[in-house]
Amino acid sequence: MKVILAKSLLKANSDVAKLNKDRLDGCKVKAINLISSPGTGKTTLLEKVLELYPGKMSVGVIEGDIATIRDAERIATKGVPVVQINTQGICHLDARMIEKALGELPLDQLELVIIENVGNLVCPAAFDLGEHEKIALLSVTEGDDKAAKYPRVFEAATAVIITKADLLPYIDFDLNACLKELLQINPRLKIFVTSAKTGSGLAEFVSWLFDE
Ligand SMILES: Nc1nc2c(ncn2[C@@H]2O[C@H](COP(=O)(O)OP(=O)(O)OP(=O)(O)O)[C@@H](O)[C@H]2O)c(=O)[nH]1
Ligand SMILES: [Mg+2]
Repeated sequence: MKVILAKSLLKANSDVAKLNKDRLDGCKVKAINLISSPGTGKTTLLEKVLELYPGKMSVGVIEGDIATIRDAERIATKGVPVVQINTQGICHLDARMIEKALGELPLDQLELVIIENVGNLVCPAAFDLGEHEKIALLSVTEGDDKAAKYPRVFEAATAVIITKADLLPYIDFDLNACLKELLQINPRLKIFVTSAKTGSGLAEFVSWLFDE
């Protein structure tokens, strides 16, 4: 009974996700879904990208959090349209939430919608939102074994952004081992090693994101 219920929930979600995707395609808007643990640096990366490369593309942002409008407030200072979703305890965004948020964005004026999912490395990977690509983030402070321990999001992603590379000298994080493991899990992954603090790796990520 439980299994059947879970299946029908996911089916209902993917039906709405398909509608979201059709709507985005109809407006020629690409959507990406940023997924990581809490505090990996999703909002900071977005802030930096919007700050360093303003106007490269018309971007709209959807922020997903369990509570508060803090991330949306941070993004709003960069002058882009942003919608905050509060899931009230749910550990991931779902397609219905995105359907509603898309209605609040000026889609006809946008080229790219960036969705920041709720901080969680597990649940968001199971819920398609209608996005074109999932991008996973992994910070060096989380440990180099996380890709193998939480593989699903890395299997589903097109790219991985390793964040907080400026902290590498201070912690035991085997970057080469991590990169090798990521590619074993998903050989097609594009991987960027970045630091929002020093700016390293951001230009490469931005040109991949905006020019691909
Ligand atoms: N040293 C260092 N700290 C960083 C970097 N990127 C982010 N941080 C710090 O990491 C903390 C969390 O960053 P956020 O951007 O809020 O993380 P998040 O993934 O958006 O967090 P949630 O939305 O809560 O899941 C903040 O204190 C940032 O200043 C980085 O490249 N280097
Ligand atoms: Mg955030």
